Amino acid sequence: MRVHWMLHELDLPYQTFPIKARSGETQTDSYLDINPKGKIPTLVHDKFVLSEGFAILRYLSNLSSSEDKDQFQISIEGQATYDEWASFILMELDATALYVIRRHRDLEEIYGRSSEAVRSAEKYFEKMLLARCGEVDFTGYVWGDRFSEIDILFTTVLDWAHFAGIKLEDKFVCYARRMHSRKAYQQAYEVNYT
Ligand SMILES: N[C@@H](CCC(=O)N[C@@H](CS)C(=O)NCC(=O)O)C(=O)O
Repeated sequence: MRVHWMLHELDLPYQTFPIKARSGETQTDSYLDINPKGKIPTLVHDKFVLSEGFAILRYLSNLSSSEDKDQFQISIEGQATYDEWASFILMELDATALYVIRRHRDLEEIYGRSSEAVRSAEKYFEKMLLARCGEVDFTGYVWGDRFSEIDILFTTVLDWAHFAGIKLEDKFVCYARRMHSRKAYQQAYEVNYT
């Protein structure tokens, strides 16, 4: 979803090969040749092959014009804040919390069931969200005054949290709704989920 969304934001033409997770399609010789980790997504651009969703978003963003950034976003402090948001969303909210819930509740047949780990991950998600986002009103974009891949990371994490049954404050629901109203989000949703 993240990569489709970015490609549509940038209006880049692309071809998609709908390989599904845990279907065996990520474990074929031809797929493992381009991504030995056997995970999706993978981007192939001419001869350049890149995996890891966030790295792909950054690559696509770097291919596009830097004029799309505001003064804060191009400053050293702005770049550092970008890294801070990305690390926070990917590590604290995604990997440490939501992915633990997914693994030890929804994918228990593969990773084993652990209600204790799931409960603690849910609490951790709420604690981290409050700690970093409690003072932010989320009436604009997450990083600077322009839309960026940080909005893609944050919206998809909020969507995932909602799907996992975590109750979100109204300001997050309103922010996510605003992001969902973007044409590129809707186009990506259509490609990814239908
Ligand atoms: N670190 C990777 C993780 C990607 C990932 O976990 N992908 C899952 C699907 S959401 C996957 O490919 N699972 C493959 C499988 O289990 O067959 C990234 O951020 O792109």
